[in-house]
Amino acid sequence: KRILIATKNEGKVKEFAHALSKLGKEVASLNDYPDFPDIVEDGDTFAANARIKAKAAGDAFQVVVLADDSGLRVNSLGGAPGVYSARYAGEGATDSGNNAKLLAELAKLDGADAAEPLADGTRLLSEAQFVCTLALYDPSTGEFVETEGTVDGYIADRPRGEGGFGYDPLFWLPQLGRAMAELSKEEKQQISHRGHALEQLLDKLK
Ligand code: ITT
Repeated sequence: KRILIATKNEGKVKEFAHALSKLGKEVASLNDYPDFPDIVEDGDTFAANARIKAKAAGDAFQVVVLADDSGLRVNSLGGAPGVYSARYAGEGATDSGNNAKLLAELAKLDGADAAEPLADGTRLLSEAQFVCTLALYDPSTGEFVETEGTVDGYIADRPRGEGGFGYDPLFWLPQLGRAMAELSKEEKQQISHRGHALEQLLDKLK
């Protein structure tokens, strides 16, 4: 009934809680275990980091654990911040610090915008992609089930919306004509990297 998610990110916890509640599941996170030591995420891929987090928590608690490693790839920044998305503005960075850093990095480039401006003058600075890798780990067998989901969009030059977390206010979805932070939880689940990765994971477990 309860599944442990190896994360301290409350934005992720809320999205998993929303999605899994439909299956009658509740979620717990590492925020429920404040004494649990920080996990060192030193992998160079999303998948490696997801496995590191799932294994660390699964081995410690001896329960099946789900981990999410995710981030933003910005085309005109050569794929940055990538696996460094959570700490783009430095160790202990906040979401608003990371968003400011992203706009500052894009402002240094002098290439053309990635698309025509929106009606209100908002510029679309670069193509970008959110990526989410999920790893489900069972310590009794040592086995992992992994999936990856992505969503394509643009980085806008100004924030929109109050929902979601992280880079959502700057992530423009041309197919919806809204920023990710303007979506409801349900809409974000339908379209997002995390929603897609979770759907695939649930399919694999069937
Ligand atoms: P845990 O390792 O404890 O799970 P974290 O925030 O450090 O939390 P990651 O290393 O996976 O997790 O970094 C993910 C970062 O990528 C996150 O902090 C956001 O900045 C960004 N990100 C991931 N998914 C996102 C989403 O759905 N919307 C906006 N930003 C997202």
